[in-house]
Amino acid sequence: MTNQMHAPRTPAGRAAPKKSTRAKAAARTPAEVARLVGFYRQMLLIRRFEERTARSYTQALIGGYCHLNLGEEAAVVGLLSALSPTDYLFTNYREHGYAIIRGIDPNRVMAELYGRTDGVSKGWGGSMHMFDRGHRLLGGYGIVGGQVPLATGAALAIDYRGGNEIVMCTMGDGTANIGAFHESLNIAALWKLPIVYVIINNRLGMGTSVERSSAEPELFRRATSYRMESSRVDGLDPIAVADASAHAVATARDGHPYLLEVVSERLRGHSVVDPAKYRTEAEVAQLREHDPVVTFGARLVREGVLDADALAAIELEVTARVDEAAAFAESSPAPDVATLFDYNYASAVPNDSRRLPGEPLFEPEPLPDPGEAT
Ligand SMILES: Cc1ncc(C[n+]2csc(CCOP(=O)(O)OP(=O)(O)O)c2C)c(N)n1
Ligand SMILES: [Mg+2]
Repeated sequence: MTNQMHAPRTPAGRAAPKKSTRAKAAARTPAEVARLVGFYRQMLLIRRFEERTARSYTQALIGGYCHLNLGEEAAVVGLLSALSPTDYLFTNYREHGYAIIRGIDPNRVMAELYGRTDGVSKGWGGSMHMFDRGHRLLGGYGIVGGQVPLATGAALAIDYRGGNEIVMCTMGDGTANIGAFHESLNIAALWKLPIVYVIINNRLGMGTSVERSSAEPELFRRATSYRMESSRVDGLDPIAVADASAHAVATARDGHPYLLEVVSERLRGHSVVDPAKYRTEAEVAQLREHDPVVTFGARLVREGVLDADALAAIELEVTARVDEAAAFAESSPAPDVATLFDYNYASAVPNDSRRLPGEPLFEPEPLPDPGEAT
């Protein structure tokens, strides 16, 4: 068991910046360059998609709860880069970026946010409940920690069937204090389940800091109680996250669960309607300085991977993609109210919206005639 940090830390828990030069870029293979540019394009896609989501919300085109991945782009992109298409992903309500990077068409993700029939969950799930079996995204959960035991069960199913897939289950720092988190890690370690638990430590659960809510604020250390391997990585650096994720996924595929803590940032409030008044201006300015999308773009330019023109071309391409998604969502029809109960259960149930809670789903079978009894 190695419970370790992946990189030297500054007092704030961030990796110390590494020296980088253009010579480094010259040594990179075309495949490496393509990978880095791909990371940047994906991070920018999440960024522009989420900014558009916030705008559409204020225009009342999106309703309900809505939580954004702004600030967590490097974490999402790095983590998912290590998954194969047959692996499973469970996450929480902050999942738009995960859905897109998992390969779901951004048009369908935006249509879901708009509550339209072409949405990932046919418009009935909304921001917090995207689900797509084809892409093996098994939710999107609004209950804090709700996904953790379910993901553990999925890993048990894989193990039971003898499959080679793994499960990745992401959650927030606040979720590491939920009872089901501990129960799940315990059973996963005991039964050697193929699962990677990921804590996206954005240092806030709504408005409460990790230090105020967790007796052990270095959350990756929780794994020690379960003799599970774990580590902590800088979530603003997509390459560091990708490397850590690759190690965690390989460990899980080898039959050993893993806990990865990704130290990240939440650039805005908890949800789109939270003005985040609990943060000082100085704190917000510092967050902007470490903005992962801006700093990664600048790093690629500094290292000669991209020039300013290429950066601008990616910006145009991504903006057009997001515009397309918003136009698609707006033109998609709203669901028919008569279909409201169609997707509540996996088994067939009568689509009867007039049934009251507690009333039987089906007419009971008539009792046998006592006269026929022998
Ligand atoms: C069981 C439960 N308790 C409380 C809530 C309300 N709630 C929603 S998000 C949240 C904070 C979770 O913080 P964290 O796990 O750090 O995730 P983040 O929002 O930072 O991604 C809380 C308390 C809930 N949805 N479910
Ligand atoms: Mg949090």
